[in-house]
Amino acid sequence: MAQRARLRTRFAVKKKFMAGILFLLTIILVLRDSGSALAAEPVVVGFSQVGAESDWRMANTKSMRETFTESNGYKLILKDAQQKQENQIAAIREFIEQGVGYIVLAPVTEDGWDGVLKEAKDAGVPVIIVDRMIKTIDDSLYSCWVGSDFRREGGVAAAWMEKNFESDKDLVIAHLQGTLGSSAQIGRSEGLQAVIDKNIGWKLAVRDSGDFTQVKGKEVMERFLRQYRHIDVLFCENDNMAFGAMKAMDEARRSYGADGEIKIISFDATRRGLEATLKGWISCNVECNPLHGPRVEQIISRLRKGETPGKLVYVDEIAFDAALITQKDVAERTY
Ligand code: GYE
Repeated sequence: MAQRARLRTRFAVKKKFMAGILFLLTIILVLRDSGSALAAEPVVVGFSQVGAESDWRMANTKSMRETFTESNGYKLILKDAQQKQENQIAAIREFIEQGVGYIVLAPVTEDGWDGVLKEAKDAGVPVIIVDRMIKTIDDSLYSCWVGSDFRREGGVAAAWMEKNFESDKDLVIAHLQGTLGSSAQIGRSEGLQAVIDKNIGWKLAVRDSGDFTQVKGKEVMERFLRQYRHIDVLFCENDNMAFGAMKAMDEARRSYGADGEIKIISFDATRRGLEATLKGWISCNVECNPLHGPRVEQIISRLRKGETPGKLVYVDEIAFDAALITQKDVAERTY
């Protein structure tokens, strides 16, 4: 009898022990699962992209896509605005409604963002501006901005002109502008205007926007060429418009480049742009770096840690002169 009772109590102790272990295991499993569920929750980023108007823009979109991947812990919702501000405003409203963690905005123009950015602020969604800038008196409407110093770019092109053309010599200038009201257009155009104002012989013959696209660049240049039998300089605010303009010049049998009639100044210095510079078709090409994905990611990860990244971050850039560019410069270009 006594032995049986002993056996029973031993069995009961063992059962309790096993149940305890099972309980512990369950808790460990539940904790582990909820932990991994938390770790796997991606950070949702809504990106309102300007469009797909140029090689620069495509490289910029690629850089964002390659950075904000699921394996990096992100879910990227990318909306192409087809160069229209109203589409960007609609995209931002959608992002707010979807409850994204962060909004990244590449604004098509500088003006007109206060209303919708106030909506994002009220909803508690941080906004990071990339590439072009916005004009606002309320800096609290965005967390940070990262992009190029477009005034500096304009100044670099202007300095190249001052080095290569005499101040009092007559110079007929045609100006192909980017999207009017965009920071890239404003800064680059300011650079040219400053040297036109300073050098007495330099005349701005024609000025129009080609909206940063190859097709419009060609159209506008065709018009310029019909209007002017002689042009010394084409100040062209991006490579794609320069490609379009070169096509127009080829068709009109007007020469350009080192020994040609028209000297071309361009911006972006994309791979294709640098190839044209190496060939001597573009005389001066001012770099503009589109690889903003990792820069924006760094801002977001710092914001997530509760840190305060720099409000305005400018990217370092150089310029290429047709007389100095090397094959290596072209080969090294990734966009
Ligand atoms: O120069 C042009 C693009 O905002 C810097 O936009 C960007 C400009 C770039 O379409 O090619």
